[in-house]
Amino acid sequence: MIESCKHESRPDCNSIECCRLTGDGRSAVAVVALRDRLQSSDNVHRLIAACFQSASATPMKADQIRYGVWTGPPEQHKEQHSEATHSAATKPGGSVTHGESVVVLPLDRGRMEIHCHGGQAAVGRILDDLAALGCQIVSSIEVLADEFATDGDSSETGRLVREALEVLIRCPTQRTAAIALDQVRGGMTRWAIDSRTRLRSDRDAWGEVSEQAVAILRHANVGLHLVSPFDVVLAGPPNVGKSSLLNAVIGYDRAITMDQPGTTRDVLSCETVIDGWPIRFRDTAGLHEGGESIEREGMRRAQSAIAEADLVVAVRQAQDGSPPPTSDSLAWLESSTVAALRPLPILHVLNKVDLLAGSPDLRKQTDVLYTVATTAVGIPELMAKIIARLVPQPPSTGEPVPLNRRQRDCLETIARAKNSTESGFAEVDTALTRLLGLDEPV
Ligand SMILES: Nc1nc2c(ncn2[C@@H]2O[C@H](COP(=O)(O)OP(=O)(O)OP(=O)(O)O)[C@@H](O)[C@H]2O)c(=O)[nH]1
Ligand SMILES: [Mg+2]
Repeated sequence: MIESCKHESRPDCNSIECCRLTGDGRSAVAVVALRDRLQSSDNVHRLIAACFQSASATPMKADQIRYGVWTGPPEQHKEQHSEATHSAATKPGGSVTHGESVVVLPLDRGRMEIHCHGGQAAVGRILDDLAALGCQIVSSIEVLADEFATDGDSSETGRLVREALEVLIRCPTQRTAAIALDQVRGGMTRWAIDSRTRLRSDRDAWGEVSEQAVAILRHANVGLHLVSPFDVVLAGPPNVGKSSLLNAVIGYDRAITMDQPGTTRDVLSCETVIDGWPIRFRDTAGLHEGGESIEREGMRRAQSAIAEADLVVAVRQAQDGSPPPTSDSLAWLESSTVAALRPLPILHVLNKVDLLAGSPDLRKQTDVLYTVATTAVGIPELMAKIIARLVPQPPSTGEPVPLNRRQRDCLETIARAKNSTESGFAEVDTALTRLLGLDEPV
């Protein structure tokens, strides 16, 4: 039986801010955070009492969760403001029969969380109701940035922490989130502040700071792929087993495979996670000379995919004898226009080794992986090799990792200073200031 604890008077919500704390996508549970700028718990409790029917009549205490039903603001408020249409139905006796089932978590300093169903409708309704009562809807980054701020924080910590929070809330895996969280907790900020402070007391330290930036930049590629997946393209001649390899790696039949060349015509994408790293695989049409117009268009698309890839898995079919694995048999890739644009990051795979009569020497080659896509032989090794190529050196806990192009550009400026024949102090100091966001008007 749900006890009513409604206050009929309209609560004063002018100082209350709220936001959706969890990411924008659909999830099992979403969290709406409330906080009173004056840190008044009374204010927030009055607001909750107006919109929430607790299942228990005992007074709320900080850190004690409370189950109940979100009924929304009293009807008179809703009529004034609202597009909110989900008012709770009330039985003749006064008890609420339905509304949004929620869990409310009172916290200290005028903060409160509402945990509700993770669909857009439930969160949208709660935020609409809160806005209708006069609460201000703010960005979750603002709320989180304050939560992570520590004593003595100043504008110096602001920009990098905010940028890290923006990445953190969009990270798709625990592994990537851990790296972003490290930056929220000050990985990059500490390095930048310490380096700047040191530089200002010892102008000759710029060379060392510049060397450190070079080391940090090793993680730039990882930092830029915490949210958007690495792009791995399977390419090679027709019928060698590219689509079969894709299916074997992701564990289900995403692509059609057939014993005839030209099965895959278009670029086919699919996202997965290997070892905590988000990866988008792209299967492509077999590359070969000539072909009808639709095949040529498929090959053109394959070439574009190759040109953008973080890693190209170059698949060929194992043959008896000793096909040179990484040189002339790759003419189809190397002669392609895209290869001229940049050195291609290639991982060589010889598939269908089960068809070999036996070429033991071939298997000794270390720069090529051998697979049987149809029986998953060599697939774990292929997955491990893909990760080793994409993330050769994962960042250690707490290490600074640049999370966006802006941060990377600042670090590249600092790193370039090491080649300077003259003093690079000014260059490094300016770039550190920019990295910290201290060049912007407050
Ligand atoms: N024996 C053997 N057959 C394989 C292996 N891998 C794939 N096949 C078969 O080879 C044929 C071609 O496989 P696909 O995966 O469609 O080849 P593809 O490279 O994607 O071909 P296109 O899309 O035409 O470029 C299919 O009949 C697969 O079952 C393997 O390791 N061993
Ligand atoms: Mg195919």
